[in-house]
Amino acid sequence: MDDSLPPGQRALDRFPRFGTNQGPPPAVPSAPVIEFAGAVDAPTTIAAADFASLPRRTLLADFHCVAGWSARGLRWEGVPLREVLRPSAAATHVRLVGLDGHWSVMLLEDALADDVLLADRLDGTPLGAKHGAPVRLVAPAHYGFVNVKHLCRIEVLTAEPAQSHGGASGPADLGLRLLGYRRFTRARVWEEERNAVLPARVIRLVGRVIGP
Ligand SMILES: Nc1nc2c(c(=O)[nH]1)N[C@H]1C(S)=C(S)[C@@H](COP(=O)(O)O)O[C@H]1N2
Ligand SMILES: [Mo]
Repeated sequence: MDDSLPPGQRALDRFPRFGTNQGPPPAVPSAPVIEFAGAVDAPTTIAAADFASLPRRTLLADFHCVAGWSARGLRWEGVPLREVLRPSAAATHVRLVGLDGHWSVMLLEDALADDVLLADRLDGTPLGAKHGAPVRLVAPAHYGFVNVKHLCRIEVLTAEPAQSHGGASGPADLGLRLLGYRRFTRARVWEEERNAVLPARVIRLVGRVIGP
């Protein structure tokens, strides 16, 4: 793996819990599933318990939060999204939704990249509540907010939605709005696409204040 960090990131020596959900992690249903809805060949659900029998891969990757911190060398295991997503021909974007209400939108082609994982294990153990149990999205080329934890639903869209991100709570959602996280951005870390509206240095400054 390349040793360098994307522009404007600083390495932490730990992997903190972070995000728009500042409360406790959401309760996980006893038999959790991920729903695939919208512009798909056929709406379906996959039980988290069935992940073990699907095509899997291991991914060694750094994790980059838009607030400016990076956690290095994480070892994720799970099912590549492109192994299970069946978008219809008209599909353009996907909306990823977490059990706590946090959500984010990706370009379909970004979501189908081979390093985008539905991860159920981290560093050799089942994913815990702190980092997104039972399953989270891992997209290392995109900022943390795209990497939705406690993933419960993937909606395939046929147009870019008017609103592209949502926080897990009212205040967090308002904070995102105020920072311009209404408008779509691919949020690619190497291109430093921190925000669709504000310059990257403004987001880095905010990140210094609210960061872990
Ligand atoms: N469900 C959910 N997913 C989420 C968040 C959240 O609050 N809830 N926060 C996002 C943000 S802003 C970041 S930086 C990462 C943090 O992941 P971590 O808590 O595993 O470090 O999760 C992202 N995914
Ligand atoms: Mo973040």
